[in-house]
Amino acid sequence: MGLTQCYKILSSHLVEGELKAGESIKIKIDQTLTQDATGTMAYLEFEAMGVGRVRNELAISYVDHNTVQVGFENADDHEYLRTIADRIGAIYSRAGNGICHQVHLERFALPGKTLLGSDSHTPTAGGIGSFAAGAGGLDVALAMAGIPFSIIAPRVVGIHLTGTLRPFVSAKDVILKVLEHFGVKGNVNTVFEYFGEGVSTLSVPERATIANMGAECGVTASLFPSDENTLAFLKAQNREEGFVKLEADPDAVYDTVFEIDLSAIEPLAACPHSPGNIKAVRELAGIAVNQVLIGSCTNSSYMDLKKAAAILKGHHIAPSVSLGVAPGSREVLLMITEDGTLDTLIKAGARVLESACGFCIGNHQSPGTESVSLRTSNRNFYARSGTPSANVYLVSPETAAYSAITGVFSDPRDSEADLSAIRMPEKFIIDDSMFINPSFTDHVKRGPNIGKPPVNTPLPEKVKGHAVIKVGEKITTDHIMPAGARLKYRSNIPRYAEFVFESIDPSFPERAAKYRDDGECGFIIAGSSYGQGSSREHAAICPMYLGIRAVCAVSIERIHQANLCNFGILPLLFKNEDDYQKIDQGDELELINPRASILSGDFTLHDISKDAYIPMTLFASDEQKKTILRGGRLNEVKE
Ligand code: MIC
Ligand code: SF4
Repeated sequence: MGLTQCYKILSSHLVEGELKAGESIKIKIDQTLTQDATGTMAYLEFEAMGVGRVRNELAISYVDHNTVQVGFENADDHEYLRTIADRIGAIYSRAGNGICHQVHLERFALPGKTLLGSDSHTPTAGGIGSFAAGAGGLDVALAMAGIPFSIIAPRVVGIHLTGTLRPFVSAKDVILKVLEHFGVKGNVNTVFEYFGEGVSTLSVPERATIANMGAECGVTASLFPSDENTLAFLKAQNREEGFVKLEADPDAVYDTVFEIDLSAIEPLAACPHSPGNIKAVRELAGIAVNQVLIGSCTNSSYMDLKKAAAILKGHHIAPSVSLGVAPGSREVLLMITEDGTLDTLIKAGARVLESACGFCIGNHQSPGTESVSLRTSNRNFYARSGTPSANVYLVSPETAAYSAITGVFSDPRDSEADLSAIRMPEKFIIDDSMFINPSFTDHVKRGPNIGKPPVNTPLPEKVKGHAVIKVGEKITTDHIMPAGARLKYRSNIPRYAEFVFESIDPSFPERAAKYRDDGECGFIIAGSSYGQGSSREHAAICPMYLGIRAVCAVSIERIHQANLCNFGILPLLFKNEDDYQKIDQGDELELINPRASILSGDFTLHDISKDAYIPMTLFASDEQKKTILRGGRLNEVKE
């Protein structure tokens, strides 16, 4: 039986375990990336491990999330990141160099390599044929220490592409089609592997757009073959020496195959408040639009901006619309500056934003009350934009640009622009001067906002307390730990913990802390797909700091589950989903013999208030079970 591309890469990196879907395996990680919002904690954890120097092939520390710098915190974080990278041997990508995934694709990602990043959109590099996964900061710190990464060998879903995209239909519409089919939950421990003759019609940046938003389906990684388009992209980046051809064997067997005829796709949009809420743009046509934002790691490549500019050329944006454009990298910015694209954008009325995450993470550009915002980014979770009442739609650069002109949701196929001459350049402008190579000097700077990562206590004999909160389904990490204006507290856990569940229950931190200070263990009760979205381990660390010891959910997403285990919080799943209904917020709860239940994974939750005994399963691998007993991985490292 032939191998999938995914299993080819996994087998060449296998360190431990059997390569069979569903089995726990350990793989060697070649490359790591961090970004500033998760990076400070990751490097503090790396320091706490006492490893000294980076031991993997390539470690890059990007600064792209917190670049707004209101107050001293962001700038202090950057200084810490610069100096710690210098000491331990990581390359530092300064603020202004661009968004980690875009820059990594341009300058470092390679087919056949494994990449682990402390950001859920790390799978973007799957567009170049790299097995790239997102993880919590602690897992990335461990990978930097040369420790193999544990994952469940995934099931591989084949996505068979045929046909060619029609004009004004783009890679974004392809991934929105995938999201329409697979949804945002139920795809854990899965890899999407794209194959078929349609693949050769897509450039690497287009493939990267598709791989990027596989994260919204919750898959571990997305993979594209490495072919002549990959070689052309690497040549254009002066990196062709890293090229290897890579694809699945012709007789590779996929778990299931989803067919997509690229010629049949039309412009799509993800409607509020989920990337999986897909409608055709023509069904939304006519809705008044107030804001249009083009950028983010999904759609900020040179070609994306060229296409948007071609549609905007000779027009001015509608009076009711504010248009912002954030080039994904300094390379993209240099390219559009040189060839006049920037000029076209400015003349059309665009506000040129920094090459950074910016609006995507709600760091700025919050839309007006109850307004409509069209964005080319990947997440439209409730309140992520900074304006809970706003309606955020995710669209392609083509739909965004055309709607900016008309002032209403518009199908870009009605545009009269000619995009046919837009081609991938044979050479990009390459300027690596915003990367700083390490000099291994010990001059680490720590501002007052930079604290130590808190360490949990071993799992106690008695886990008794209250259901501090009960939440519904699809609770994202943005619900748990808001970003935007709160992002600057990422390196200060006690302060950041004051905002846990801010958008849904601002009194949670106070309640949880009170129970904690009374010596209780806190419980979170949740529906399905708890913790979807970002890799931010703060969504585990801050609740842990507030005394949470168990999350009892219908289901939990992969990266968040790993983060919970890493910090000694029990991820428990209801054996009978209906039992979720039995528990109310405020109920008094106790786990019967928690330490003794770890081995079998069979737990009983006693709802003392209802006098009900609820069977639960511990969602953890054998290794994670040991971690939970010790109260988290930082305790292991110290042992
Ligand atoms: C996001 O898109 O939500 C983020 C911000 O990039 C996160 C990481 C973070 O919370 O710092 C992610 O996707 O992992
Ligand atoms: Fe940055 Fe947004 Fe991409 Fe996250 S999704 S890495 S915030 S651009």
